[in-house]
Amino acid sequence: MRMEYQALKVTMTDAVVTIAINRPDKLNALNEKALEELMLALKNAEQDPGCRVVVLTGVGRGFSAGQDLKEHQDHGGADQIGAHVARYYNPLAKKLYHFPKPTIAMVNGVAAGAGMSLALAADFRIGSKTARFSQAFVKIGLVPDSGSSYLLPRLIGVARALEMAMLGEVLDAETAYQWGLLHRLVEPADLQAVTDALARRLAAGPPLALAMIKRSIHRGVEHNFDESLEFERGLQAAAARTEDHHEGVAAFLNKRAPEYRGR
Ligand code: LHQ
Repeated sequence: MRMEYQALKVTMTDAVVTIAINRPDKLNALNEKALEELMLALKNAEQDPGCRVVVLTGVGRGFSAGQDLKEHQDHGGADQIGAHVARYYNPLAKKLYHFPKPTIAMVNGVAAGAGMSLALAADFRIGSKTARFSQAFVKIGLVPDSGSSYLLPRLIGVARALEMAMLGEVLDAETAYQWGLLHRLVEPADLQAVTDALARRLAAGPPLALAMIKRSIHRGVEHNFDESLEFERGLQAAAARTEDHHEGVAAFLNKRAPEYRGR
């Protein structure tokens, strides 16, 4: 069934569904219509057995400038923000992060605020040299939402995440690539082809294994600090019972090279 969308352009080529936010005049800022349709398009892609990969992008020169601040103000948004996040952004962020098929953010231009959060929730970020990232929240006296506080420090480290979140400066594509925000950095003319090649490769992969790989990697970073300490302690106790540990300490104290036997 072909869906008609107002704020999106959704296309399917082979097993790849591309969801493009289609409000180019506003750099694909997210109004309620776009948020509702994004959720619907993701649900449709999830349920479609023919869909194996989802590409998220933006029409025109932007990826997404985050919440549509005009609509936010017109709707008297400040008082509603908690409810708005609960109703639209959090379910959308969860849907994308837990999406049981590979997802690629094709970052064609600026990704700001919650628009950046959506890019972070995808499995891959392929950026053109025109990609830019901004944790714009602080510029309007807000805080990172839609998953940025969780995803950003995991992707680029606490120091850089704090810098981005506290300054709200726009990060260029080259720096984003160096920091590991982008998996690939390509010329604008190559963005579609490079994304297509990755999407096709993922689409040819084992779907159930890919879904499980995603869950397993997520689980790895989702253990909290205290649980990780306890896990480390168990491993450390086992390591300390090995011959190799005793050999290592003896070698150090006798100022000689250790000979490890894997026992
Ligand atoms: C926009 C927007 C925009 C409307 C550009 N809204 N029109 C969640 C829940 C509820 C409420 C609050 O927030 C959240 C989470 C969030 O996402 S908060 C963060 C919201 N986003 C921002 O604060 C980013 C605001 N935009 C910018 O800082 C700049 O536009 C960036 C740096 C993204 C791009 O700059 P430029 O390339 O110089 O483009 P521009 O500023 O000239 O924008 C082009 C047009 O797009 C312009 O419209 P106009 O009619 O004047 O040509 C902008 O007004 C419009 N636009 N972002 N978020």
